[in-house]
Amino acid sequence: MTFIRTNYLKGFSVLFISLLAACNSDDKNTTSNSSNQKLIDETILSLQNLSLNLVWQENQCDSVYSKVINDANIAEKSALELRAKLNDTNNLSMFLDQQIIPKLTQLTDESTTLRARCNAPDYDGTGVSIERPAMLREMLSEWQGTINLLIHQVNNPPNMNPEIKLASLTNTNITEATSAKSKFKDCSDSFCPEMTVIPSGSFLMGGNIEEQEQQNVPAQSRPYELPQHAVIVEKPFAMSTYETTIAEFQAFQKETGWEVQGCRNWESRDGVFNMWYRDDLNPTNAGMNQTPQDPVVCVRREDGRAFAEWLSKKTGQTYRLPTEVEWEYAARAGTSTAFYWGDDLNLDQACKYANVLDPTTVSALPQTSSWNLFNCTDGYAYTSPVGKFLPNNFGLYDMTANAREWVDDCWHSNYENAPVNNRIWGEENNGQCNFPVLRGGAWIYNTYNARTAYRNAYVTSQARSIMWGFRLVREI
Ligand SMILES: [Ca+2]
Repeated sequence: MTFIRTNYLKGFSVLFISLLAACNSDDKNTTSNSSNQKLIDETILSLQNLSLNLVWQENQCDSVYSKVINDANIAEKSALELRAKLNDTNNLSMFLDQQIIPKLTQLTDESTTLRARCNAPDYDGTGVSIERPAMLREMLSEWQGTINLLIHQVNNPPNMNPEIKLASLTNTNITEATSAKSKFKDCSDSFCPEMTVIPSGSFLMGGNIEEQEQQNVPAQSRPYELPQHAVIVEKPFAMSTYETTIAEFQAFQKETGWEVQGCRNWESRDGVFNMWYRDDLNPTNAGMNQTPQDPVVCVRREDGRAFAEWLSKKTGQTYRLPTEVEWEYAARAGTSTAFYWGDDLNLDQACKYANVLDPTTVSALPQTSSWNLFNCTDGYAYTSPVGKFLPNNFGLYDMTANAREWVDDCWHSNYENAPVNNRIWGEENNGQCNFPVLRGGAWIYNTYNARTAYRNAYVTSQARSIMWGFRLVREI
């Protein structure tokens, strides 16, 4: 009996100690979970506070950006504190490392640059300047949309390490010896873009005064295209025959869980027809009549880069956004005229080659009636499905108009000391890497902006609009 009792007691003690230990460990988990939850809540609160202050106020550039910088720093501190409590393999850690923390650093960088610009003696907030208040206002709205999406995701982050399945490879052998203008696909899946081989060669990049005069290019944007300079493309490369479509982008989003929300739309507010940011638009629903074969718009440069990285993983090849040199060389396809179909002095040939600003668009958006229109009808009010018009001499479609296209380079406001080969132009020569560069006109753009030489940038990495998409380069 004593034996039984002793053992019973021993057993009970072991059980009791185990229970106690379990309780303690539960306590610890609960404490650590609740302290993590507290840090998550603090991070959310600081992001919410930042979001509230991402609002433009006329003539208050300095104080608006000062507040944003301050609030972004507070939010980043909260995020770093939370990150320090988590281990490296945790999905939330990866979300903090790859999304929240770099985004906050980037917002601070961009705001610091813009704050300095609006206080600079040569600040130009007029006309078509890329720094004009309407652009700064939309920059803040776009960032607000980005921060709001992060707030929404903190409690349930997307899978940061999704499985990327290899595509159905065609194993087409493309080498530097492959004939120029050859078409190929690296995979037979519907998301795999058709590529066109672009030969090596040389060309004159940029515009010239004569063309600018002829086409009535506004004085402010003329220096962007000057000086015209010779460039050598030493090696062939391949470029997407068409702009990246909605269907292709959706395949990428489906497999990776990549989200992008909010987009600038052309609409009138307070009687002003402008690009205004809207929360409800995204690449799947850009708020206009589009088919899955239309170019994807409402995407940022970083969305184009992420799509290229995904396609590279799927195919084992190197896909990326084009450099500016590659883009213009491919768009010119041996021409030196204003458009790749000629100088089009009567502006009546464009509709054979491109979906431009024409009377069809004016009938849907009468606010554009006073703009510089082409004197022909292409039949599309908004974007058109890709490949509906004649290609250029290299066999590429929609290189101008339809969607404008992101390129990979940092923004330089003229071509002084520009690269003389097809390398990417980085932050050297005062390159602004946060400000993404667009090439090619859009379905809703003045005639002079559909010229091959036309280029500009937007003052935020988060820029996205119903005019802007992308196509890719595949290295050979
Ligand atoms: Ca049109």
